[in-house]
Amino acid sequence: MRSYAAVDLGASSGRVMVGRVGPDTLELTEAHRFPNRPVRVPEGLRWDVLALYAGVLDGLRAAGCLAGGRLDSVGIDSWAVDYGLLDTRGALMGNPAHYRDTRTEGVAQKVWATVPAAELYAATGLQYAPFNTLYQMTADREAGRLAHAERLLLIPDLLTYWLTGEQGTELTNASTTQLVDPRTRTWAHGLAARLGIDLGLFAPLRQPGDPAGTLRPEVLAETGLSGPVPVTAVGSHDTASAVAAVPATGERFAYICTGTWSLAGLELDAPVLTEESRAANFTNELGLDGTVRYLRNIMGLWLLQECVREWGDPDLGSLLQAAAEAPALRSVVDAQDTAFLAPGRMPERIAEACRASGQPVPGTPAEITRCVLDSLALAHRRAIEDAQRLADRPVDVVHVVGGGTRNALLCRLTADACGLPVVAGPTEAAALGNVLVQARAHGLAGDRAGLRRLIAGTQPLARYEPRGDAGRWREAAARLAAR
Ligand code: ADP
Ligand code: LRH
Repeated sequence: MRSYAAVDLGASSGRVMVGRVGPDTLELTEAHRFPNRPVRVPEGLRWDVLALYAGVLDGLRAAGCLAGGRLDSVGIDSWAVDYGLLDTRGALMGNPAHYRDTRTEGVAQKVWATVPAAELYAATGLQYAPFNTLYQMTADREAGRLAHAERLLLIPDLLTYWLTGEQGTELTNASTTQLVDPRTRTWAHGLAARLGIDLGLFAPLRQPGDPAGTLRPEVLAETGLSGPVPVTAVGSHDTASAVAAVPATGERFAYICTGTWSLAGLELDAPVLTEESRAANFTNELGLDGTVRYLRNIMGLWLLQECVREWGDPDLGSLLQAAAEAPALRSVVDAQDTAFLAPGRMPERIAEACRASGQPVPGTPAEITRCVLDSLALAHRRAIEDAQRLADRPVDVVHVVGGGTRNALLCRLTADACGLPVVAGPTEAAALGNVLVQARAHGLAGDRAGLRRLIAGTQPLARYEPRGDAGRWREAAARLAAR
């Protein structure tokens, strides 16, 4: 048995997990969990990346204690698109901006004046989101913030650099920059040149499974680990790691990674770059072993997180119980709408959206929670229907992974809405995918299907069969479409 530490940074919390792996064994234990609290300063919304790095160091210390002082490797994944800038001495130039920061407002339209949106999609396969790295870099360049930058590191690559002193750009996360061609799986040089983006800011590409250095002596001293401890590149985009850990036993499956976001779609061998796919705002991100994550971003449990924050953090279990008893499908909102991207006033914004579409206005926390969960289930249904049609790939089962698997009501509603069985779990899919890519790089035999069988055979999963109320979901979908 070998021990691997998976650092998994989500938008709401970070965790360091220890995976103990043998040919037929996979055990995951939480070593440390810490909140990820963005901070609003006068210049905008920023990640507290030093607090996150401190959490990683605390986590590695705790992981070492769990693993008897010795780790066979460490891997890091996090949310996508965001970056830190380094100066000529390799020092971080300020706190990385949060993808929910408003500095990219109106930037896409300027980019499209040079490269029209249709051409951008044909070249990169990436959905439109205001926070794609390309738009963030354009905003930063126009504001003069790139002028003295020597290097740009995506968040997991930045933390890897601090741990090892080595710089690289891991491919699955690079594919969320909108600067990668999903057919060649390398930088889109021509596109970047036209848009005045200096690809020299990025460190060389790394593939999942590549070595990414060893922990620096100072890190070993601070964490009490005995060296050398290699750091291994994993699918450093958390969604890439989570999809790698979907416990599918066949080919005909869809997945929904549910956490702060819901990422709903299919695993494909090649990108879908049609105009229809662009109009449906599906993205083609790159996954393990030459795969493509063909999916749509849905606002996800962010909607609920923000409400709960506004309500002063009531007990989630009681709130979900009350929501389960609230009237079903009374009012629904469009959970794909980027109008819900920014923080703040979420219960009011949801109520306003219901009012504007002529539906009953939910008032109590239970009613609003029910509205959020019904709306998410409806958006899951739409994404999975659209993905099957656009990629011409029918599915028989929906795998739900991530923190949302702890929300049984959401899983049940998703099965009902999709009219398909839902297999829920694992909850810590990203950490498991992270661990397995490390294990494979260090000798564990197995193709993607083999890794998935190992997860299916070792992790607790729950199954939700769809209940036959398809007509009500169709009616609610039509209600939203008619807005
Ligand atoms: P991220 O990785 O984006 O930070 P997670 O995968 O950790 O997100 O999922 C966080 C979400 O999981 C929370 O917003 C919450 O809605 C849900 N969740 C966490 N714990 C529970 C629980 N005990 N019951 C129901 N839902 C939960
Ligand atoms: C989920 C996620 C998602 C991205 C978003 C920025 O954590 O990585 O895949 O679109 O964050």
